[in-house]
This record gives sequence, C-alpha cells and structure tokens, in this order.
Amino acid sequence: MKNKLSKVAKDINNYLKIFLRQQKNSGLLPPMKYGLLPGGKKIRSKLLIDVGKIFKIKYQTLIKIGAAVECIHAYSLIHDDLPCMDDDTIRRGKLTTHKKFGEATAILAGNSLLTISFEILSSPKLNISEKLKNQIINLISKCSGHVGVAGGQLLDLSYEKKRISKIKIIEMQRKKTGMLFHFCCIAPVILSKKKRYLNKFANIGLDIGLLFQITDDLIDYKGISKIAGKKTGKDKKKGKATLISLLGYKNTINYLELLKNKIFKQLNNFGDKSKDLKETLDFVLSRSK
Ligand code: GRG
Repeated sequence: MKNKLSKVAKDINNYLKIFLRQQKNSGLLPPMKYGLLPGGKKIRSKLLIDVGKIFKIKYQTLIKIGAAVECIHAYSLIHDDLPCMDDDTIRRGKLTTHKKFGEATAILAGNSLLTISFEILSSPKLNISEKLKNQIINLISKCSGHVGVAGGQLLDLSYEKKRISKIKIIEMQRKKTGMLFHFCCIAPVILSKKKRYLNKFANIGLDIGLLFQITDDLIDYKGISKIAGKKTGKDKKKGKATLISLLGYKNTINYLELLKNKIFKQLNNFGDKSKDLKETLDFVLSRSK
C-alpha cells in the first residue's frame, strides 16, 4: 500500500512542479512551493485514484484533479498554522510557512494556492468536457468555502475550551476535514456520469473524512509526533473539542471501529474493485496505532 501511495504522491508532485514551472516568477512562488510540495502524504489524491478505479476513470485525469485538491489542502494547512488560528511552528517536519517566510507572505501564498487550484481545474490540460469541468469546479468551491472547510474551521476555533455535543463535534469535523474527502469520493462518480452512485459516495466521503480526522486526533493524543510531522499533545492544551475529549480514548476507538465497519460494508458491493480503497483506509487507521 505504501508503494502505491508513494507513486501517487510522486505523480502529483511532478504534475505540480511542471505546472508551477510554467508560471511567471513571483515573490510568492517560493513560499507556495514550500507549503505545497515536500512532505505531504497526498492521501486525498490517493482516495481520488482509488474511487476512480471503481469507476474506471483515467489515472492522468485524476492526477490533475488531485493536484488541485492538494493546492487547496496546502492552503488550508498554511492558514491553519497561523498565530490567529492554531499557531504552529512545525508542519510536515519543518518550519511552518509563516515561520519561514513571515505571516503576510504566508497568507498571500495560501490565497494564491487556492486560486491556482482553480487555474489547474479550468486549464485546457484537464481534458474533460466543459460541462463536467464546471460540475467539478462548482463542487470543490462549495466543499472548500463557508459551508465546507472554512466554515468547519470557524466552528473548530469557536468550540475551543467549551463542552460541545457529539453531534456538533461530528458536524464540525465533517466540514473541516470531511468535505475535501467528500469531494475526492464524488469527483470520480461525476466523471463516470453514473448519477445513481452520487449519494452513496457522497456519504462514504464524509465518513472517510471523519475517520481520518479521528485518527489525526488520536495521533495528537498519543503523542506520535514523528507520524504527525508536528508537535503533538496540542489539542488538550488548547481545549479542542474532539471525540476523545468528549467520549474518552476507549469509546473513541470503539466509535472508529464502528465507522470503519460501516464504510467497508458500503464498499462490499464493489468486490475486488474496492480493494485499493480498503487498503488505503487500513493504512489511515494503522497510523494511529
Ligand atoms: C478554505 C481551504 C480553506 C481554508 C481556510 C484554515 C482553514 C480555513 C481550514 C483548516 C482545515 C484543517 C487544517 C483541517 C485539518 C485537516 C487535517 C487532518 C490535516 C492533516 O492532513 P494530512 O495528514 O496532512 O493529510 P499532509 O501533511 O499529509 O498533507
């Protein structure tokens, strides 16, 4: 599984490097590359490829869409690390972008990564029909914005040091983290034009996002900073609302197991075609063990 993930990461990074090389130079290009390229697992792109395998979507098309997703993801990490948000010094095992380049530059580099993701998706290099392209761009816009990642981040910040219900924590995590996973699970279905599967993969995507966020919280809780690539134990100090802080460690592990079983059950109908996706999910779960 690790080899398959490394291949996707390599192909995504190569595509991004070539795309960025073709840009005019600017003072923002170095911090953009710094926040985007080295270190990230590119797990969202791997999910796109795995779901794409179920729906027989061309690998190269998905690499381009994955590259756009990774730009938005990198943008969210750069902004998440800022002093006004989670105030982090280390990300992906190196200094955060604002520590390296200064806050103003990091904000602008983040913004430019957001816009470049739309440049990638609207480029003629993404060789799909204009109609499908429009649907993809419309969906990723919704997933990233105020009812998606950005809205989830606002909830996350506003929940600090408060007792928040399970339903509200799950809603926040589904938005903050789940919506990009949701996009990655629906985009291949949109490209396949098999509309009858849209709802199913929309829900699977949100569940996978939640599963991913819980494992991320467990990594922080257990202090596995080598895996996290950043300082751990921060959630407790900051009074973050997580399922672990509400339910405790054991109940969270039980919840995670139920969530995994729910997702796998949904995928059973797809037989061998869903093998890679299941492998990726097992890998995600193994990181927090
Ligand atoms: C509108 C996109 C956008 C952002 C502005 C700052 C912000 C609002 C949102 C932050 C959302 C956020 C940081 C969610 C956490 C998701 C998460 C678990 C990140 C870690 O993902 P990995 O492990 O990271 O895939 P790598 O380094 O491997 O890429």
